[in-house]
Amino acid sequence: MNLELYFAPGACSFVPHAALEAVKAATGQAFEPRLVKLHKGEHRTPEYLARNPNGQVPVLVVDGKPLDQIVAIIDFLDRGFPNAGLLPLEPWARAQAMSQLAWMNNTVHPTFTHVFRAADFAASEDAQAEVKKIAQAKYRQCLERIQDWVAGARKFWYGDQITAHDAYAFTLLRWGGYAGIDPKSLPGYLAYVERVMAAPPVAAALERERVKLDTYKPATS
Ligand SMILES: N[C@@H](CCC(=O)N[C@@H](CS)C(=O)NCC(=O)O)C(=O)O
Repeated sequence: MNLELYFAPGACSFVPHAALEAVKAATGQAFEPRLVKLHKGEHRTPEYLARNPNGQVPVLVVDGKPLDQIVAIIDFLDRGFPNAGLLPLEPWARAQAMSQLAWMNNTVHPTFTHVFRAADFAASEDAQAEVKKIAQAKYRQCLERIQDWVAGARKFWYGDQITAHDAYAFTLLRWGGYAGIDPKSLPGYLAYVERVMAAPPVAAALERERVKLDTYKPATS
């Protein structure tokens, strides 16, 4: 099978990126990483929009056919490469896992978008500041909920094997820095994410993307 991943460093495409590294480690199936420079608008070219009309990363191209949406990409990879253990196999555990993955994708992620790109949601500067402030508080609540789930984890979200959830949890905590959230203020979450970052599939994706958990800058008065 020929797999290509269109990704941007530090973006949500980190989730399938780390998952593909886990697939490679478990099964030997390789993939081609394709860097998309969002700051140069490479996701808005006609060629890219033909791949994903939403103009977003990630896109997984499977034997020439594009698939977008993290939840669908992870489901596809898990069914195609069950030995990688990206999702639990038992039906109820799998449904719970999909529920959590969908929530990260359809709730936590867009909440961050309201912080990062408030101008997409309100016209005046005052209204944008308000959108950002409300979204920051909501985003923190989301991270606290993830902390409740992972703080007691033995190693990773689902045990000893890295899953898509671990890669998403890292990404969301890293984005928290841009939302003014010090990762040290979520110690259980931070300790877990430090383990996640050291796991070989995640470390390989981090190295390729050249990102770290270093986005938080304390406010200077
Ligand atoms: N629901 C989508 C979210 C994709 C998304 O929001 N991608 C962002 C990066 S994290 C993006 O490409 N943003 C560029 C833009 O919208 O201009 C998915 O699961 O793939």
